[in-house]
Amino acid sequence: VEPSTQGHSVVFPDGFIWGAATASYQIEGAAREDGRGPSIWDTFARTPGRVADGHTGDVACDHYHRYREDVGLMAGLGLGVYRFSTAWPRIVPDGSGPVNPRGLDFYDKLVDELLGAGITPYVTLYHWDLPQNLEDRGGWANRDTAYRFGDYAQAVHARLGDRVRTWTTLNEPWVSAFLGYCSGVHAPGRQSEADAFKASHHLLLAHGLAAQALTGELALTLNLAPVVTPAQALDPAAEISDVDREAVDRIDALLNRQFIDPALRGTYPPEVLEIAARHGGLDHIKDGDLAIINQPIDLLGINYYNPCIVEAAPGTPANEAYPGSEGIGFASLDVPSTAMGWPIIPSGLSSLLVRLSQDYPEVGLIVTENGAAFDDVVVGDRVPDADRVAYLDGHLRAAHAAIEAGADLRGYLVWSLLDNFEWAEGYHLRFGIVRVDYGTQRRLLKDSALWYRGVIQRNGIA
Ligand code: PNW
Repeated sequence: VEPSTQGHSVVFPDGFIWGAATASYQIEGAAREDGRGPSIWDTFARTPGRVADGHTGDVACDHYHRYREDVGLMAGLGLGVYRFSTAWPRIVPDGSGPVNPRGLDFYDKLVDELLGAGITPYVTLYHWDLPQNLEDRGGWANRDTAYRFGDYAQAVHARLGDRVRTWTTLNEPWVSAFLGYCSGVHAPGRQSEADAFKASHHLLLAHGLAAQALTGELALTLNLAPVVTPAQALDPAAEISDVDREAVDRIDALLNRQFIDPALRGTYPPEVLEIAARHGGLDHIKDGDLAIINQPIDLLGINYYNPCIVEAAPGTPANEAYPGSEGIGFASLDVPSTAMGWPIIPSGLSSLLVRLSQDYPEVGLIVTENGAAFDDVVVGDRVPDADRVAYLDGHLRAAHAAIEAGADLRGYLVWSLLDNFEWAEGYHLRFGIVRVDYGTQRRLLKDSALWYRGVIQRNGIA
């Protein structure tokens, strides 16, 4: 699939969904207000050395107090959908036990504000802010956490389900399990391969239990990436050797199929079971779990930033986030990259969407995150972020090419509406199409926001 080159106009199908995404801990602030309990990200960020420069989400974008203004910005951009997450520790401060109605009040008001502005709310129930009390009892490595998530999902649904139709259970369980419990670069910062595989399974179980408690349109959002060799990243038709093929398949199993296959087919990839068996065993996978995990869902949410580039590299130790990746090298490419250091390869989005539609035709697709951090500069009252415009332009053209090639892509949500707390990078990296001045909390539309408003208006790229 060759994305149409910059310059030609493209029009998306009628009814294509346009929106933007955020997450609770990254924007809300108000970390101690209205009965909110501590989460693993509060603990992690307040631990010296974990997050760049000791940044925390204590204040963030102060969205908790400024949500009306922020919904006004969204309305001005013409967003059809706003994807946000609810903070579990606001709603169930201890992770289990009593529901905190004041925590739900905030989302109740936010949903009403959105609906009043003609914007459809997409709620994600878990975007990484696990109640600390549950982590103290083992976190996602403890099976009980999945059941507590089911209870929490039910509580949110009971309050918002009359107005919210589209529900996402989890955001990127791979990141939660393997950056949180294996490499330890995300909260809770643990380093155990065995716990990471347990966490992965219990997150999937949590997805299934929550899906059973919800009604409406159900989604699961995954960080998916085409896994390719360096040569294939530049030319999808490039030849691949048998040893590189094995490397690609193993990483594809760990990153992509470990989550898609249980959720959509009720099976684990054999490679994942084999690797997990060598790292702590498989006792945590109980009879009947895969049937719970394999609930019917309507949408697969895809967060795409870049392909995963690997090749056979005999003797290489396993990558910290990929147990079982011994003998595989993670390669970088000599192509332009974002401030995050992530290579800019829009064609990876086309190939990913086309592959998913071919392999999993039963589920609709939506890009729930795509975007980029760049070193923005403010010039007077403008942020001329031509690099971000080019990134978004390229990826939207790639998404359009995938639709032309038959992918069932329903919509696109940019990451992110606002500059925000970029996890281990703190506030240094800015992903927003709206700039946030953290000193004054003033919002300023970047050129990319003005450009995106035009895209939404004409349902395509001029
Ligand atoms: C996603 N990786 O995170 C998250 O959903 C967002 O909250 C985040 O701000 C955004 O992408 C940008 O980082 C990821 O290392 C973090 O593969 C790390 C990875 C992938 C996604």
